[in-house]
Amino acid sequence: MSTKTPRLISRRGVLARVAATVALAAGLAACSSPASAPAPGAAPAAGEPIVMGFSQVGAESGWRTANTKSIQDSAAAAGVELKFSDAQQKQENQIKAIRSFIQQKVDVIAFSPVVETGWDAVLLEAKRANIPVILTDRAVDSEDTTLYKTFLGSDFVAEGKKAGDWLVQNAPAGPVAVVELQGTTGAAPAIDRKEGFAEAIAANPNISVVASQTGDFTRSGGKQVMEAFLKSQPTINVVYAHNDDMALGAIEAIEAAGKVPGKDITIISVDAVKDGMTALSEGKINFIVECNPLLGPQLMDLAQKVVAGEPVPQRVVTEETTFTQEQAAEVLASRQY
Ligand code: GYE
Repeated sequence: MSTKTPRLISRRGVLARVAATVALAAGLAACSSPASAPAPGAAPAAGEPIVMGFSQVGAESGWRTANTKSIQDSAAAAGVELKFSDAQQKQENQIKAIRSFIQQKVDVIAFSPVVETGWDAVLLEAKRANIPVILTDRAVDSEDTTLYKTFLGSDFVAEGKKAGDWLVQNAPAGPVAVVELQGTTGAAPAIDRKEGFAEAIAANPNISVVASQTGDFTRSGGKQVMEAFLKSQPTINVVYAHNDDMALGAIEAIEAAGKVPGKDITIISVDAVKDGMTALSEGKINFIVECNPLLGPQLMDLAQKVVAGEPVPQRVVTEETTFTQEQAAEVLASRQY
């Protein structure tokens, strides 16, 4: 029923389900009132292209660049007219962009919410304007699941768990001190990757996270936080970075401190973008959990269905894998991003 991430389902599963059912009942009741009844079929006239307003998080990482390209290329291929807006990692910019899409009466709004909370008001405005909303990449934390049609993206808790499981399986005997470079504070992938990892490493009481701070998913953020960790932490055995860009920044800091990344300090990250995979194949990173940014084709497909009034699943989860150093060396040449 809920389209939220498994994290939210597991934490407040029953409550969320009850709330969703109540919201659904309220929604059905509202349908009988002409004032709030959205006229179905705001679809464009035959022959007219679908107009999609898309609010992107920003351009903070290699993952984001690949995601933007995938969306722009797929829109062109599907004949969807794309109104693209870059929020520069600011929620207020995304809210402004969504309001402007509503004013422009686009056929469908898609967006990747920079943080999880604080969306209900603007999503209600879209709903009242009868413009369907698709969440892509990141989830929102809202009890009202009628505010959007579907959520297309990864299972970030599972990603964090894969990272932690690898460490549990590959940790040396004795105490293991981990420093964590978190993604953007309040963002679904930062919250969920932290949670999944913590859950997995609980299996080995020798492994502990000794410091954890945000590097905002950027290379410079990862470098800066790692420099501080190297000064404040007497022993660091492992870096767990919520994305490749921060791991790459951490590598620069580790090398500048005269240590060997991948040997003196084990590095685990998430994304598997080209620069990350290159560092993995060179032995500077030890393990990467894949997060697929190529969401464009599925997004256009969902948008066409939603605009046509066809049913879509409430949650579409992206399929992903993991890479060791040997596997990275094998697939590097054929990596698209
Ligand atoms: O992992 C990170 C990016 O939301 C899955 O955002 C995305 C994350 C991705 O900045 O590199």
